[in-house]
Amino acid sequence: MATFKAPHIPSSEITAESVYLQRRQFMKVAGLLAAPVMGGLALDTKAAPMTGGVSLDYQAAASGPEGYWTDEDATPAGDISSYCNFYEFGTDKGDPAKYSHEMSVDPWTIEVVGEVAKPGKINLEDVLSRYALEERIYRLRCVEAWSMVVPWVGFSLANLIKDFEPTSKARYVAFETLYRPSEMRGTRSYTSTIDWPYKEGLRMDEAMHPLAILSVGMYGKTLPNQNGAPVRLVVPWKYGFKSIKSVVKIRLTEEQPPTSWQLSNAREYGFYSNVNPEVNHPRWSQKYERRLPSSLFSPNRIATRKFNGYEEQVASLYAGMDLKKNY
Ligand SMILES: Nc1nc2c(c(=O)[nH]1)N[C@H]1C(S)=C(S)[C@@H](COP(=O)(O)O)O[C@H]1N2
Ligand SMILES: [Mo]
Repeated sequence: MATFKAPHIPSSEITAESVYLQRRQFMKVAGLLAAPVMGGLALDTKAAPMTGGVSLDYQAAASGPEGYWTDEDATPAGDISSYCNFYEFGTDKGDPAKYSHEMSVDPWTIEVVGEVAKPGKINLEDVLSRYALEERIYRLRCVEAWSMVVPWVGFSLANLIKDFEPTSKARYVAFETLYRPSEMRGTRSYTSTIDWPYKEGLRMDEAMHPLAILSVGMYGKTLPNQNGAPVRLVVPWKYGFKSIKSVVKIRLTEEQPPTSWQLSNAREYGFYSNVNPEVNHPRWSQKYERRLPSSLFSPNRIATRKFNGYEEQVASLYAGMDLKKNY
């Protein structure tokens, strides 16, 4: 299945500010940040620069199978971290960059429950020491018809799920974002139509697919809060809203779980939400997308590809399914 290609330059090597730390050194930094506040000397992660982050040690994408990376131009880090959808902080594209520093991401725990033999919690430090990090350079296609190419750093979601030992009843995987109104001004808005916490879901075989990752970084560094720090899902063949940010809970279920966008508008947003230029959104076409960076004078409009260009890797998951009905 895997076709290997010649190595290319890892994105981190083309970032000027990139400094490599060994995993051990990174753990030391992470451990330090996790230490309790002593003698008034607060090591506050909120004070960290938004796109600064800590360097991660990871394997470059080029060593993985095709689909794990693309040689299309990566969207600059500054665009990825300033043009965001993270409704917990507001609905304007600039709101997450402005307000997500109000979210404290340390300490951080993911709870895995439901149809698993070993339900439990894992904290971020353990996640980082347990799962080898890899770079994945993926296209991300928002349902609003803009797109980016993001050099993520993360690990296979399947590896984490397997460690909690799914039971034979596990058919779906549900995810939840942190819900902490005091730190998330968008959740305090009376006009919000989202039923918090933000919820997403995948079918079990989608969740176990090697392209589905939990991301802890981009451009070689830990994620900026606005991109879903400290850990978020990335499912590159689906519309961006499936890639739920700042995950605190994973529940394996027998029944298809409700998702935030389906709950808010089921006619417009389906459970599957696979990128599909042949199925228009009720209010706009999905045939084209604006690849960021894009401007009025150079809109950078390109054709949208089925399954966002990952058809070869994922089409078999949907064999025999009517993708117009199961949108
Ligand atoms: N918790 C949460 N996750 C979320 C969202 C959100 O509002 N809240 N927005 C989604 C949408 S619509 C998109 S397009 C992607 C955007 O990810 P990015 O801002 O890192 O590019 O995040 C998705 N994950
Ligand atoms: Mo989106």
